[in-house]
Parts: sequence; structure tokens; C-alpha cells
Amino acid sequence: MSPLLAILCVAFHAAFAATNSSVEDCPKSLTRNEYLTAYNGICYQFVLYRKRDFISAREDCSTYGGVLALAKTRDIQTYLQNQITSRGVLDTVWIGLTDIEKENTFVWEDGSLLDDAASNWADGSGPREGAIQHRLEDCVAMDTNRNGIWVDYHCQDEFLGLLTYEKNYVCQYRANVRSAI
Ligand SMILES: [Ca+2]
Repeated sequence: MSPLLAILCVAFHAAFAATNSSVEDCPKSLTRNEYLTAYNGICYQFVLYRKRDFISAREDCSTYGGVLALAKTRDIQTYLQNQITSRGVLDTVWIGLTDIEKENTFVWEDGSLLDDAASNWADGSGPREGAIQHRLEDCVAMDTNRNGIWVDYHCQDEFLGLLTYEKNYVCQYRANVRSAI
């Protein structure tokens, strides 16, 4: 087999495996219902039926080994936006992006740095001058009422719950990619 053909075969198999993911491949512990989808080898759990602050949402996703959604590409951002709005939610929804550790350094929940080229900030959100926003607006939600643009908010309820920052959220889990052979 020529090297080019070999590469094409690998690419075909990768594409096949990626698009062939189904909720059947999602972790067994996840409830199969209208809020669970699979897309390109990732299972998404759209938690649109309850609201939590970011820290509690993150803990909830980790219960079954997941993380808040890593909306790293335009393709995934569009997918999440469409899935959420098709379920009738036009609101801010937590994704897995914060600058909790270091102000203005936004990091995905898998530890990777935000690629600025793929960012989707609303005006007035995201990295900005001065450190005054640290610990005030460190957690990111996509606003499905504004085509999914990102807004940063307080991460946790404060003052014994008098100020609440509870939102719907999306968890993601790795699907068991089926053999492409
Ligand atoms: Ca911040």
C-alpha cells in the first residue's frame, strides 16, 4: 500500500469512528434520555433540567468521570448551541472554561489553554486590563440567546445564597469509540 493510500485509509477510519459514535457508546452510568447525545466520540449530557453554580456543576460532571463541556472549536460551539436551543433553552449555560487559577489566563477543564483564535467572547467578557475581576468573574457560560457567545460570571453562590449564580450546564464524557474495522 502506498503511503498516501495508507494515510487516506487511516483518515477514513478516523472519520468513520468519529461520526459513528452513538449514545450506546456512552458510559453505562449515564441515564439514556433526551438530554444525552454523542457527537464525534464525545458524549454530551445537557443538564437543562436543573441549575447549579459553576463549582457544583463541575462536581456533578465529575461524579461519573466527566467534565464541563470543552467547547474548543467553532464546530463544537455550534453543535452545543443548536442542541441547547433545540431543547428550548435560551439562557446562559456553563461550559468548562475558567480563569480561576490566574486572572486573564483562561484554561479548559482538561488543563489546556484557551486558543484565542477559537474564543467567542461577548463584549466586556474574557481577558481584560486590570486584576479587579479576579474572583469576581472567573467562570464562563455560553449565552444561547445570543448565538452562544461567552460571558464570564461569578463561579459560586455568595453571601449564604443571597447572590446566586446558578445555571444549566453541559457535561461531557468520552465515548467508547467502536472499532472502525
Ligand atoms: Ca476573571
